[in-house]
Amino acid sequence: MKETIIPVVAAVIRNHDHEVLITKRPLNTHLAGLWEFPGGKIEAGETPEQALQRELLEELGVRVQAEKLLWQETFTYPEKTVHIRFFECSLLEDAENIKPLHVADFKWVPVDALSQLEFPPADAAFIELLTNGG
Ligand code: DGT
Repeated sequence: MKETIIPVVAAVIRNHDHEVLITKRPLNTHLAGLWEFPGGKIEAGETPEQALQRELLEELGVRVQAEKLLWQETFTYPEKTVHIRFFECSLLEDAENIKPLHVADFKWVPVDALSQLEFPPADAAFIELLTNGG
């Protein structure tokens, strides 16, 4: 059987205090309760940039602009394989407009604190890169 690779995008959004925006996955989802970078699956016919705009509107109610691809990798879980692309994004509106619409929670954290939080295993290499100044 040919395995499908699920394309995923995730946003790295920073504030003026050099903190990064992270969200908590809702219950009843794959990897429920873990922290992650906001984003989700790219739907058929979408570019990664369009998927990021749609997902951030759905999850947090804000408009973003994808600026730069920072890292990408393919990761296999026991149940599926994802190809995840992390994009540096800018927030096109005030941070006060962020609302936890389809996430369990969100917060801004210093980059150095990321390694102390529980993220999906697919994020480990990218978090190491960010922590080391990437
Ligand atoms: P749905 O409810 O199936 O339409 O889900 P979407 O499109 O919101 O996508 P989601 O977030 O459930 O799927 C993303 C997949 O990528 C999921 O298996 C978890 C994995 N993943 C690993 N690291 C990250 C991350 O940092 N951010 C996001 N958004 N997903 C990640």
